[in-house]
Amino acid sequence: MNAIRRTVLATAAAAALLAPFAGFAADIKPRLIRFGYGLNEDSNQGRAAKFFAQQVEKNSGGKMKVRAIGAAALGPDTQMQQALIGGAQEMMVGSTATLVGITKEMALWDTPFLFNNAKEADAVLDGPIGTKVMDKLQDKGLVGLAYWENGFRNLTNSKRPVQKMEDLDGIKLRVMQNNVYLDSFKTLGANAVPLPFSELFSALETKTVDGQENPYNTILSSKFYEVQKYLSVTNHVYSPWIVLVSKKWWDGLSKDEQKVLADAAKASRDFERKDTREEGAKALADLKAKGMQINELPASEAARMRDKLTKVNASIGTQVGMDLWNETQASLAKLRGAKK
Ligand code: TK8
Repeated sequence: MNAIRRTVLATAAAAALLAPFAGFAADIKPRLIRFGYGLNEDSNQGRAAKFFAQQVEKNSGGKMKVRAIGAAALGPDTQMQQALIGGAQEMMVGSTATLVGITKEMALWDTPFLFNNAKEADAVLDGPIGTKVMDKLQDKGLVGLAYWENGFRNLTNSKRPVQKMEDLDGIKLRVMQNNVYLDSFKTLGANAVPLPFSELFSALETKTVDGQENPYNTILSSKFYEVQKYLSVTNHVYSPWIVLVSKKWWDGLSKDEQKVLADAAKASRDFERKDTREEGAKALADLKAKGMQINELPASEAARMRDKLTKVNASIGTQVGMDLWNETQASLAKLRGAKK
């Protein structure tokens, strides 16, 4: 077989493989997708972003290419959200908490102690309530594809072990740029300061702030243990990440292209949750080995904090709408009542 004939055959075979992608004209360049995120490449977020990129490339037969760009190189969450809305960037993954200024219903996920465990979080986020909240983004120029796990958040600081609520007095605590977090930690007595995640390490290092709260995985991957001595196990809230697409850009894709992205977002969600949970299960021992001093709150103190924190619930209900709030509570009651 001569070279030309081989090329023709190979091209025909490739075309046959790509036949389901009616929207992919053979002569167009691959679609380049900038996918930004805030954590390091070597983190649960970074590993899942890489997995997402591989899925998209594979399932589009190389017609769509994802450049995963981590460490907030494209800017902090809020800046990327605006770039997506304006169409200057295609995709990102970030906190739902920083989206509250755009879509108020996202504050539902900031409710302290909303979920008791990851199973409840998965059921609500992947079910009709999670979808309903996610779909609210569309009016604001964003398309949500999947919730990934950031995880249950725990408190670290450089001043002292937090054993009781009063230990938070005067602690300058970085929180996400979100009113529920700000109110929650002010209610507990901390001096809460909103800061983008990208500025957090240096703020801790220079003691501009004394503490922060994030899941074990992030405390590990962002090396917060280098600048934080104390970790108090509080699990005060379960925090999701959300995979977002610029609606402006999304609307110009073919149905097949949209499906490639939606499928890859879901596959990477499953990959990410598994990876996060595996890493999270041993992270506490790792952090201890790195020199952090870890304390559990006595049950009575945990209950006191919980009680204080749930006082912010009324304002969250008002913010997200009482129908959504009640529907969520009913769904959780049903999950909790369900036979194991
Ligand atoms: C990463 C952030 C991070 C979040 C935070 O960009 O800001 O503390 O937990 O994961 O979204």
